[in-house]
Amino acid sequence: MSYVSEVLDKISKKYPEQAEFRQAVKEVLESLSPVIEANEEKYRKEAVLERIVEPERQIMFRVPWVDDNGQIQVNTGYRVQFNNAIGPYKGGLRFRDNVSLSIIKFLGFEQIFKNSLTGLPIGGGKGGSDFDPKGKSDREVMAFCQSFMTELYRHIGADVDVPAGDIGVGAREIGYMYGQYKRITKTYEGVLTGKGLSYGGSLVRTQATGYGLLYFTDEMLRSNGKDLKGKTVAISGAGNVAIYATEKATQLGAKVVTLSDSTGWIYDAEGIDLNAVKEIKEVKRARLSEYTNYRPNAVYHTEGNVWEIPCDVALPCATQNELNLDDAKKLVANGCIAVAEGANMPTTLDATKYLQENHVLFGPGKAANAGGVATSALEMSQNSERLSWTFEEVDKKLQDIMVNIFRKLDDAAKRYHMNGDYVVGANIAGFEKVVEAMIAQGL
Ligand code: NDP
Ligand code: 2IT
Repeated sequence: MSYVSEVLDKISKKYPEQAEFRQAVKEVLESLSPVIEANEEKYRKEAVLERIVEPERQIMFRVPWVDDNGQIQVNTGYRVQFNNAIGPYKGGLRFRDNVSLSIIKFLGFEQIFKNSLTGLPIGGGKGGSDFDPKGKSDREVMAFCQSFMTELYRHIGADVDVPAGDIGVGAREIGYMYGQYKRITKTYEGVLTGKGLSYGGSLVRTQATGYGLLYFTDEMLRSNGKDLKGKTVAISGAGNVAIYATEKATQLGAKVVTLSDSTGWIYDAEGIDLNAVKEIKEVKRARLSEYTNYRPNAVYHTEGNVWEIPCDVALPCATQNELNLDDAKKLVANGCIAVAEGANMPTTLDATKYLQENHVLFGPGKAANAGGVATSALEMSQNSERLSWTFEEVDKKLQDIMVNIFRKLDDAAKRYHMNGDYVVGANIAGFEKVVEAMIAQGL
């Protein structure tokens, strides 16, 4: 049995219930086979794979809080500190009802390689809770965030572990958590990123994941003799990543025609009106069904999904496993030329394979959506030097980082004679740096 198969087998037996985590590990390890085989003796001796698939530390805790009816509610909090070989643990917090240890471990595992690809000194971690801020009052969200931080604070620090946002965690939640951290520890430090601009946040962090996704996609297209001008783009999600992906895609001359949330999706043949979406989602925190009030010619659907709309470029920006094999077949049949993942692991393994076999350019999330965490690392730098950079400065650094990430994937794929396979390229380029650091630092 190959080393990769042995480790995958162990993971399956040890964590049979962790489907998302096993999926993420399988995707990474199988694509790393050429590198593992070329270094098999050394890697086996160092137990590199066994070490990299096991989090350094995982913390689970009770989060009690009081709702607006005076009733005590209890949620589960998580922080998985996966790997700090190249820097302090770094990665978002997800607040969503389906959050489980498996989901946090898959996200933390992906984060190791993503953070490595940015070229910045950040290790991999992720956390969150099965609490969903949707439909809760501001006071309830604050009560939850304060209780969550009352335990989390003892495990994090500006040079230890620096959480940020993810699904369900935006500026509001970060603000409440930052306030509680400061109050408990008496320290004003860059322990969270995605902070408000008035208290240490970085310009461009709000836009960074969506903008970065488009900088990456543009580079991937250009390197294949194409570009975004005049292209029709299908985007899923209507949150932080989807909104700023839509904004940048439009600025780069493409037309975005779809968005979705967990209750339905919209098709606007004339191009999404982003001001309407921002008002619905960022101001009112409402459902996307309201969009047709602003744009009567748009269509709102509750059946099917955005991937049935013909597009040149598809950008899944909502959640894991939202683009499956049937969706991939529709995209190919409709002439889609590129898919780039704004979300983490939105494309199922069989769908990814089908897209690649049908010559659709495929940008994996750990590369394509790395602009968010990269800009978080820039926020950490600004906090450390107690300075704030201009929008143009941060945006320029973000563009350079995304272009460099694409070059790293492209080079790594070429080195192993898998030209154009950016999945393999991302995994190899991300893995090599972390493993070198792990081996250098001993057990
Ligand atoms: P938000 O909470 O801002 O938005 C999430 C969007 O996706 C919402 O429209 C939400 O709909 C929808 N969604 C979430 N879960 C589901 C589901 N199970 N089924 C259908 N729709 C769903 O999150 P972000 O935009 O920050 O995150 C989106 C994705 O991008 C995630 O995969 C995240 O891990 C990834 N990501 C985020 C980064 C960041 O900087 N924020 C960085 C890198 C990756 P609804 O409103 O109905 O809940
Ligand atoms: O998945 C991700 O990279 C994020 N949610 C952003 C993490 C961060 O630390 O900014």
